[in-house]
Amino acid sequence: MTLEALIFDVDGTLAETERDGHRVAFNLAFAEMGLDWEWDVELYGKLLAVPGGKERIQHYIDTFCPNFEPPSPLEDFIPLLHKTKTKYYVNLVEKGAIGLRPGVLRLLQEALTNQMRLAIATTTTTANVTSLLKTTLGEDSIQWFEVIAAGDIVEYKKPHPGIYLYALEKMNLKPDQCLAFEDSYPGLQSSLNAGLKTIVTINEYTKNQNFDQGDLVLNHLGDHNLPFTVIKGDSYHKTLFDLELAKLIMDN
Ligand code: XBP
Ligand code: MG
Repeated sequence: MTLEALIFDVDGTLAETERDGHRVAFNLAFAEMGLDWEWDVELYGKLLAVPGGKERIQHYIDTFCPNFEPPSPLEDFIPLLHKTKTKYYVNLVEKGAIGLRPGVLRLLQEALTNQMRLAIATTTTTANVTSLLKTTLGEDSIQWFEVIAAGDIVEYKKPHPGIYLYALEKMNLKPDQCLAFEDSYPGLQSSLNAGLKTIVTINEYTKNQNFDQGDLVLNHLGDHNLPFTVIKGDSYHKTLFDLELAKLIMDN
């Protein structure tokens, strides 16, 4: 089948959002809500095993604060805490705290120039996605993506394939017409379980995870004068990820 669309994960893939973005926002929300919780870089790396901010908070309470007495029922308190965190995250993004990873802008521009369809499949909230796109790519960039499949739009988050299946359905495409881009093990499991070939760009938090099933595993997408490093797979002697390499991966 012909490659029709690129489907991107957001956090860790389009941008390094976790350590200096989401983690900081969680801690600011904890402070605003009068909680003495502090997620340092190391603990947050462990908590990232649980996709989804609300699910991550619940996991933290269950694991580290079994005697926590919330000011309101947890089913109300966690969404409120997460909404506060999202407010801080959007503020951080809009202040320019988060930049795109190498090669992301270049690949998106090449896709647009070549009428390659684009979509997003992410665990984070739509507000977080749109603020990141607008701030890093400009107001119009939202329209570059036919589908922004995000957060609670599906019942089950990654590693469940639901978010990718939702994007495929909305685009009326089959898995073998699309290529996914991910950064984490849960994300890779999600895209693979949806039947998608997947390019993985690792980062500090995910570099030791198991990407044996990735079709090509890189340190980043590469750029002119910034060649990528291949961790696993065949890059066909290329030093940056472009549509030609995407099609070679799809055909083999
Ligand atoms: C990564 C996630 C998200 C973020 C936090 O999403 O698991 O939960 O860590 O965002 P992606 P929220 O699929 O883009 O890698 O607090 O909005 O969930
Ligand atoms: Mg990710």
